Amino acid sequence: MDMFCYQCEQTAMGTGCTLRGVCGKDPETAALQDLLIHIAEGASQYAHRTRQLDVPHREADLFVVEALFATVTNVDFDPKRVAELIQRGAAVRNAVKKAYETACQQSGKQPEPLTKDAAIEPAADIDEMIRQGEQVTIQKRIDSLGEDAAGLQELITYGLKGMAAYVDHAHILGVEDDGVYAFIHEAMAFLAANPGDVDALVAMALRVGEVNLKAMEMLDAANTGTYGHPEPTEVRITPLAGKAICVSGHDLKDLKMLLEQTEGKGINIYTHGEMLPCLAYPELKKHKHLVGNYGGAWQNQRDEFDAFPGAILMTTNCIQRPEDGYAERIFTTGLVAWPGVAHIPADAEGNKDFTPVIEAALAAPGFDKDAESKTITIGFARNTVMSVADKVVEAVKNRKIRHFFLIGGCDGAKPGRNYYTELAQQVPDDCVILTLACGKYRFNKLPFGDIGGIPRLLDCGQCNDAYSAIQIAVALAKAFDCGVNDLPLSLVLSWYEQKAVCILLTLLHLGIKDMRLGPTLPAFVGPNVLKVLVDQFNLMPIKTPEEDLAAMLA
Ligand code: SF4
Ligand code: SF3
Repeated sequence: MDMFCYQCEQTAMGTGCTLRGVCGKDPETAALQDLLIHIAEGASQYAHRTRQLDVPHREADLFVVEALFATVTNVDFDPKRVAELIQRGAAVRNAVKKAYETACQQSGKQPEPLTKDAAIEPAADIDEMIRQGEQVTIQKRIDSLGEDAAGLQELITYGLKGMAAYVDHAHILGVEDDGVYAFIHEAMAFLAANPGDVDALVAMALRVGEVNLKAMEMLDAANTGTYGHPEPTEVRITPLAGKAICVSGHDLKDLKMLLEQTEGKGINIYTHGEMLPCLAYPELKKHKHLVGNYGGAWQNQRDEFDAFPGAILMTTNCIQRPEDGYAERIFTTGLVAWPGVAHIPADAEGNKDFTPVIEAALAAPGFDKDAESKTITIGFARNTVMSVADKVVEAVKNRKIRHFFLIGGCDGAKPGRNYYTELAQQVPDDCVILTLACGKYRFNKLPFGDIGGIPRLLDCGQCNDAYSAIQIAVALAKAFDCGVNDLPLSLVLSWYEQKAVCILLTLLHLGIKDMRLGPTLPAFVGPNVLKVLVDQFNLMPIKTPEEDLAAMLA
């Protein structure tokens, strides 16, 4: 059977995965994910309509967010779990349909017909469900609308998927916003109508960016409100002797629960990939057995986990097919899943029992000795950077700092991503680099020194902390009494999955111009859409570090 997916940067041949995902997603799971999104659009159509009658539907809110997040690249590879979400989604959709009809009756309104058949009843049999999914693939939209309009629909969908990740993480920590749920349903209902007007699609994509800023703000409030503001922290990046658990993904609460459950058990906890910034939060780092970071970015996990002599916990994206060597020692939780990998569920209150992870760590050999100590400094989120804003502004005015570079975004396996290492290395000594997300592993262990006590490399955190970087830029603009576009600041972004898409849409919504994007441009951006992005925002593909640096410093 065929599939079609072009939602991430590593898509096959730069055009689309058609036989099997480069990420490891099989065609069956791809078809189920397409069906899941279709069912979510149906649920959103009703949820959007009931909301207009002042009848919100909480189950629909939570289901649509989970459905979107579950289909983000490298999250849920398990067809059984996707099929379960589809069944739950159909039940939610039917319930919200009923709620809508009742609300119409009560307000004397005629129910509006849906703009697209949203009534697919998923088959009980998974093979039949896969065939249903094949009827609603992206390829069908491309065939009917052309690559520009279909690509814009996907741009909106991917932006919503990324936003859903933020909304889900914030919801886990008890922070929600009704307006954000309302917008997600509105945008999904808009997509369900199969719109083809490029201007309307571009406008909706920018609204995704606008609402995503709110979603990022919610997550920032959830993380800092629960665990305190990240503070500059020197963290160990080499292992210590002893039993060990490595936590990857992005979820802070999972790490907190694991830290509490491993207290006094003689197990050292390490962050991996995008969990590195957790080491800077006061309420997380106070646990002395959170000893440091292990390894680098997500795409190195198969080698790094294989060599890790303990248990591994994957909290959200990005998981890869586990190697046999650690398949028994890796666990998933939250929305992340791999067929056959043990999953730690949450109870109704969101609590999780990590006993199986702890037992696997105790059964594994652990590190036999302390490695040579090496450290890096992290924790330059908005609060810290803003607390030294005066110093930074003064350094710019005294010409000690010439320029800022934001080199941030996702990492990936492609060799073209060395660009980001080379760029960071070539940034002149009188310039400061802000970074965030997993792309920083390309250069975050290199020595950059400081400018009058201000570190030349400021790590703002996860991809989920893009809000922090935006706030820093806005604060600098305010201090200099100018717009963000007038700052001596250049943005060089690396993308891989859909959270990078929603961040890009937010930056476009804020009117940020002259951004550079790589390592390749998204396959779903058709030629006419690219023209809009170039004409309106001067968005550029990366070239060579030398050429780009010269242009940015000109
Ligand atoms: Fe291919 Fe990326 Fe889709 Fe995976 S998520 S199937 S790698 S485009
Ligand atoms: Fe990285 Fe997945 Fe995007 Fe969170 S861990 S930035 S790719």
